[in-house]
Amino acid sequence: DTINGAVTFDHVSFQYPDTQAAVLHDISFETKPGATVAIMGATGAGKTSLVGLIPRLYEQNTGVVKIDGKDITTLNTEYLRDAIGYVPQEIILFTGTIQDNIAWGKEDATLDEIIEAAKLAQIHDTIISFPMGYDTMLGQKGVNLSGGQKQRLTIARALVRKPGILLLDDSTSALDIRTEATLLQALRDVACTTFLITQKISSTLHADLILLLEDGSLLAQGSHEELLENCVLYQRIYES
Ligand code: TTP
Ligand code: MG
Repeated sequence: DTINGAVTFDHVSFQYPDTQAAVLHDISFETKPGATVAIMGATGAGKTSLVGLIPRLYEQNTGVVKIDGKDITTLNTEYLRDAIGYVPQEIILFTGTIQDNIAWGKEDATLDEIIEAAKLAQIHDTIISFPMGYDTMLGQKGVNLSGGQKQRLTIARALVRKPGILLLDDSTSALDIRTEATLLQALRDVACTTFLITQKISSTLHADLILLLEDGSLLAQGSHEELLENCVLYQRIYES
């Protein structure tokens, strides 16, 4: 039931059903299990669209996406949904306790599992600093969380399923550099393959693989050092 989290894109192109032009063109890359993959690129470059293909929110038009060597179109959707944690760009929290918000979508999660996920997401210490801890209410009558706290809460929600692959769509934008680095290291320690959409060079520094998208094409891929040496756009982002 568990997956190792190796992900392969093999000449993948994709166009939304209701649009004229492809938004992803001939994307190929592969990641090792447990890798940290940073995805960068300007707004509209196709970052959200790319990660959406992994849990089959959309179907590519050409090419193959594989997880652990298996074409994902041959995998059961239930299995995929369980194996992949997805934190969308838009944060959704509801009026209810912190515990319920983390367990959303996995209502049978035990408190121990919720705490473990919150620790991994680097939000446990904040939660236990509230007088009501995990029973703290969110929403109009409850506490107001900061942007970075909300992001970590939604990351904890994805982690409660113990996914082998985690997709973070700009989910660390409000975290300070050190908290983000600690989070990424913790995910590495549990061997969770992490796709991190980001605008920050600080998040790409330690990535095993950086994918730099431009207008739906993979302009460059490699480590920070490799891109710094070979990619003018990356150099420009680094220096800005
Ligand atoms: P995205 O994949 O949403 O681009 P992005 O995630 O890189 O941008 P941002 O940093 O702003 O989040 O969009 C790529 C293209 O696909 C863009 O032209 C808009 C289009 N698109 C659709 O047509 N339908 C959709 O549902 C989405 C999400 C995008
Ligand atoms: Mg996006």
